[in-house]
Amino acid sequence: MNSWQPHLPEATDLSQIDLLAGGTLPNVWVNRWRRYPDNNVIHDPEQGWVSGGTLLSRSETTARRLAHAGVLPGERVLLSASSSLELVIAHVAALRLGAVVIPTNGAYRAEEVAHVVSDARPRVAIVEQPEWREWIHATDPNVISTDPSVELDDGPALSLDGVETDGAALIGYTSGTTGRPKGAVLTHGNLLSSVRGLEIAWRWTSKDILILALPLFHMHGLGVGLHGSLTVGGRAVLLPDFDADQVLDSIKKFGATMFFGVPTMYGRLLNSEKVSQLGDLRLCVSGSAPLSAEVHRKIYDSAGQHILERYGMTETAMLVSNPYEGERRPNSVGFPLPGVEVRIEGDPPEIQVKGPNVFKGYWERQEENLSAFDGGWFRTGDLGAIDSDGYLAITGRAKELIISGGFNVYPKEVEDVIVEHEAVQECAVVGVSDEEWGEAVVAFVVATRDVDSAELRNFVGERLAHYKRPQNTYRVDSLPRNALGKVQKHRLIDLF
Ligand code: MLC
Ligand code: AMP
Repeated sequence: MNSWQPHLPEATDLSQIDLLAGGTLPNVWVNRWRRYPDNNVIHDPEQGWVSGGTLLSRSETTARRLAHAGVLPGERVLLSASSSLELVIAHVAALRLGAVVIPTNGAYRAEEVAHVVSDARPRVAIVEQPEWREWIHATDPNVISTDPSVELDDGPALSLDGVETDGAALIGYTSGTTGRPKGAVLTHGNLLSSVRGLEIAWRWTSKDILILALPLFHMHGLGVGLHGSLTVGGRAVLLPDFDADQVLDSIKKFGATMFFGVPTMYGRLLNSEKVSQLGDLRLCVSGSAPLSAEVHRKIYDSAGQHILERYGMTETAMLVSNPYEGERRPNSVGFPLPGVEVRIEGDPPEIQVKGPNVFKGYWERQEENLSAFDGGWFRTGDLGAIDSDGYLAITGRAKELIISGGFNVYPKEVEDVIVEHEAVQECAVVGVSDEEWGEAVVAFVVATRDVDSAELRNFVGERLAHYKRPQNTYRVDSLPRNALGKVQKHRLIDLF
C-alpha cells in the first residue's frame, strides 16, 4: 500500500492526482479570479470582503509598481506586515512578477533585520514598521523601502504570471540546525504541490471559509492558510491578532468551516467560555509544535472536535498529517501527505523526507546544503518512529531548537546576545516544558553580580524579537560540562 493511501477518498484513481496542476501559484489563482471575478476571497478586518476581481486588478497595479522600481523576475522582495488585504496584494503581486518573497517576522529587531537584508539582498522591502526603514537603509542603501500599500510610482503594463514551476517563490529564514538564520528557497512547485496535497487530504474546497489568525510570515499562516485558500478557491477571514473570543465569535459570524492554529492557541481557546463554538467547524488543524494529548482530549470534551494534528517545516512545507477520515491519534502526526515519502534513518532515529514539496537548498549556502541532505533525503533534524499502523510520532529533536508558542528560538542566537551583557561571563539557554508556550526559553548565567530575569529579558528584548527573551534567568556558579568542555544542557533541563 502507498504510505499516503489513508488520505485518499475511497476509489480515488491515483493516475488522476496531479500535485502540480496549474504549474505555479499565481497561475492557479489568477485563472480562478478571471473566471469568478465576483467571488469573495479575503475578508479584511477594515475593508470587509474582497473579491477575486479586486485581487486581480490591484495585484497587477502593485506588480507594475514593483517592476517600475526595478524588481526583475528572480529578485527578492522583503515583506513584513501584520495580516491585511494590502499584505496579501503585495505578496500576490511579487509572485505574479516572478519575484521571490522573503516573508519576515515583524517582531525582529535591528540586527535580525540587518542579517536578512544583507544575506538576501532584496531590491524592495515592503514593511509596516517605520523603524525598519532606517535599519534597512543602514544595512543596504540600495534597497527601496515602502509601506504595505506600495505607493510607489505606477509603471507601464507588463506581462505577468510567466514564472516557471521550478522558479523560486519564497525564501523562508530559519536556522535549521544551528548558526545564523539561513534562507530556505522554496519554488512554486514546492508550495503548489504541498497545498494540492492538503486539498486532497483535508477535502479542502471552494466552499470552505478559514479563520486565519496565524501570522502571514511563516509557513503555517502563509504557505498553508493563505496559499491553500487561494489555491482551492475558498475564502479566508484575516484576523491580525489572535484573540480567543474573537476567533470563536468569527466562526458564527462568517459561517466558517475551518481553523488552523498552533497548540498555544488551542490552550487559549480552551480557556474561553465560548470554546464549544469550535464544534461548528468542519476541521480544526494544529501544527508547528507538539499538541498535548490533554489539549486534544479537552477540545473534544468541550467542543466535540477531534483536532487534526499535522507536521511541517519551512524547508518542506507540509509533510505528514493525521487522516481526515479515520482515527486522529493524539501524540501522533499521522501519515505522509500525498507525494511525500518519509523514512526513519540512523541512531538516533531521524525523520528524513523526499517529495515535490521539499526544497532544494538554502540560499547561497553550498556547504550546508551538502549536509542538509542524505542521498536525496532531506534531514529534518526531528526524531521519530512509525508504529505498526503507519502513524508517525515525533519523539524528539536532534537539532538544538526551542519552539515557544509555535515560534522557533535557536539557543545559540540568544546565548550570543546574552554573553554581550557586561556582567555575564558564560551562559547556556535551554527550552523547558511549559504549559502555555509548550516550551519556555530559560537562561543560566555565570555572572559577576546578580542579573535578574527582568534585566536579562529587557537586554535580550532590545536586540532580538520578543519571543526569544528568556522567561527566567538563573545565576549559577558554573555550567555543567563534559570531559570535552561541552555544556551538558540536558543536566540543566533535568533541574525542572
Ligand atoms: C507572544 N509572547 C511570546 C510568544 N508570543 N512569548 C513566547 N513565545 C511566543 N510565541 C509574549 C509577548 O511578547 C508578551 O510578552 C506575552 O507573551 C503575552 O503576549 P500576548 O499578546 O498574549 O501574545 P500574542 O501576541 O497573543 O501571541 C501569542 C500567539 C503567537 C500564540 C498568538 O505567539 C503566535 O502567533 N504564534 C504562532 C506562531 C506561528 O505562526 N508559527 C508557525 C511557524 S511555521 P510581555 O513581556 O509583553 O508580556 C512552522 C512550520 C509548521 O513551524 O509546521 O507549521
Ligand atoms: P519551522 O522551522 O518554523 O518551520 O519549524 C519546523 C519544526 O517545527 C519542525 O522541524 C518540528 O520540529 C516542529 N513541528 C512542526 N509541526 C510539529 C508537530 N505537529 N509536532 C511536533 N513538532 C512539530
